[in-house]
Amino acid sequence: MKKTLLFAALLAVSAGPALAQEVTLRAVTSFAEKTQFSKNFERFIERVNATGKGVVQINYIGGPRAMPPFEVGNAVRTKVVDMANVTGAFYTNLMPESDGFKLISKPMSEQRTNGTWEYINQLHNQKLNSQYLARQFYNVPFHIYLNKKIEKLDFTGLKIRVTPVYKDIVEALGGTAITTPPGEVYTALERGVVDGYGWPVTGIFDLGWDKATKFRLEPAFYSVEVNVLVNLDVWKGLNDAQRKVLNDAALWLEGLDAENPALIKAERDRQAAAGIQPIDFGPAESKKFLDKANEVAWQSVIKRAPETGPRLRQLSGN
Ligand code: 173
Repeated sequence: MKKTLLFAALLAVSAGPALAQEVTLRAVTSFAEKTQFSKNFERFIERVNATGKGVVQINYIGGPRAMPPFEVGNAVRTKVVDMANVTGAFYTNLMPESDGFKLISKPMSEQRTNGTWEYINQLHNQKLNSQYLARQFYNVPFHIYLNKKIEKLDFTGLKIRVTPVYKDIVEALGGTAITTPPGEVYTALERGVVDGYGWPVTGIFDLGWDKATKFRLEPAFYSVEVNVLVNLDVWKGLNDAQRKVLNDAALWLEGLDAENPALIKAERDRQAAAGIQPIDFGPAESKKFLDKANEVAWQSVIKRAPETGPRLRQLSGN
């Protein structure tokens, strides 16, 4: 009898939200574990688990082996998971304007004070039922990698693996866009299903793509965005101490972007050493490419999200 009462009392305590019980959040990443765009999120998890002892902990479920990348956004929205490391490019089905985040390349310190973070957080609250906890990699650009040499900036006759990030510019240059998650890129290259692919300047060695890549087209363009999202119901259910641990770790995570310039340099050197040759048509053609890439992307975002796209463009400053 005594024991039963004690047990009942314990249950009552653990169910009481006012009491600061340790909370454990379940997290997934939309990129392969331990690869470029999961690594810093994994460091963030370690940090939360160290600084949040007795307050908040993260249970890392893993990457695409656990959940298909294009389903991760919806999984946070519906609380199948509590937290995710995911790019907006993987949830354009739920938030078309998320494709515009690649066009925002200001440091997060600036985005957090000039209203950009706040606006994008609102969009996540409303459309993805989530809190926009952090954005990483604002200073890492993308490239198109090719296996066929081109003589001018024209993709006519080429099949290029894309996500929403690259689709509009690939098509604007006359190429055929084929959408795949990152996990299918290697096989598509190996089998000649595609002649090239879009990907950031960093990370092509992680899954062995260097062995199936001949050229890197210059210039680099846009800005990688990989976000840490928390389901909004979960976020609202946390107490101040728990949110503080997560917010502090999020700012620390954004600070890791300072490492990117050195990483990019090392990666370009490594690509050169691996025999991946740059294709560069010079400053005038590069500028034309960048202007076109910027313009087709904004047109596409604004067409799909006429209410919110223009505000994002204004905040981007480009
Ligand atoms: O190419 C992709 O899969 C993609 O869209 C992306 C976005 C952010 C980081 C890395 C890849």
